[in-house]
Amino acid sequence: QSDEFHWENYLKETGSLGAPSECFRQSKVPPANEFKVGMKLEAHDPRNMTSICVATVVGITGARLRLRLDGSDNRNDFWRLVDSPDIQPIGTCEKEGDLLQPPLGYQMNASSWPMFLLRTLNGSEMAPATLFKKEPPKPPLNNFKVGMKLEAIDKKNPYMICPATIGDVKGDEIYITFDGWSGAFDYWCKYDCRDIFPVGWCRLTGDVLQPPGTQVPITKSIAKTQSSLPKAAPHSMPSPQKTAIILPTQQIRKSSRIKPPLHTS
Ligand code: MLZ
Repeated sequence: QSDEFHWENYLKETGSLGAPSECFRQSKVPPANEFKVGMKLEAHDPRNMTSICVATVVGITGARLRLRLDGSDNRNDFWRLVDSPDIQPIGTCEKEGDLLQPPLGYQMNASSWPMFLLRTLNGSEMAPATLFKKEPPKPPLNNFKVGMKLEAIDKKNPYMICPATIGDVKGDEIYITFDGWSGAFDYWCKYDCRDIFPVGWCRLTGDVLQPPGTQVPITKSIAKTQSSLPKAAPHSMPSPQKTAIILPTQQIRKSSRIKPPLHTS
């Protein structure tokens, strides 16, 4: 559809380039998502990463699973890639001599946990081991450069994957800035973080890519995004986003979005 967000036009309009796929800790061909809603698996509790819990797949979105910990409420769902090291088949924990733990915020009395566990697993559909994919290797170096475009998970709204720009690079860390938003969602992360993807990821996986925000005008990069920034003092250069020429935003709006997002949160 002509009203949707299209990276091709957007990169042209903003005079920018997507970060090369080798920069990311993601498989070049996104892993197949063969999970089904209702399947059970083991997952690290995101609120208490040392404990391993039973989780149910409550949704499928691209190469990710929407997960809910059994015995927890429906307000703490989380999302994991099918090649995430945080998930594993039911039985892995026991094989390694560990015990499955109740989730943080387990609704019932702790003494009911062993029986709850038995009941929740009894007759359930357990995700077969073949559905879990191996985590891709870490790229040896941080090759991200300021100004490169990418798709990134909004950590405050983790179901959303949004168009983003590398705003800064410091050692192994990169600063993710969200296009069209004034900074409230931006964050630092390691270059090998699993929450960032090359341009085109969502199109390949069938996940939903959000359109850029409308809070701040989309700007045109004046610096070349690749290899044009001096290696010696990369941080003395203002970021291309900040020194940019303002594009005719009306035109972008028309060609890149259906309707303005709701400013609700
Ligand atoms: N409900 C929020 C979503 C913002 C998402 C921003 N992502 C970078 C809002 O509209 O403010």
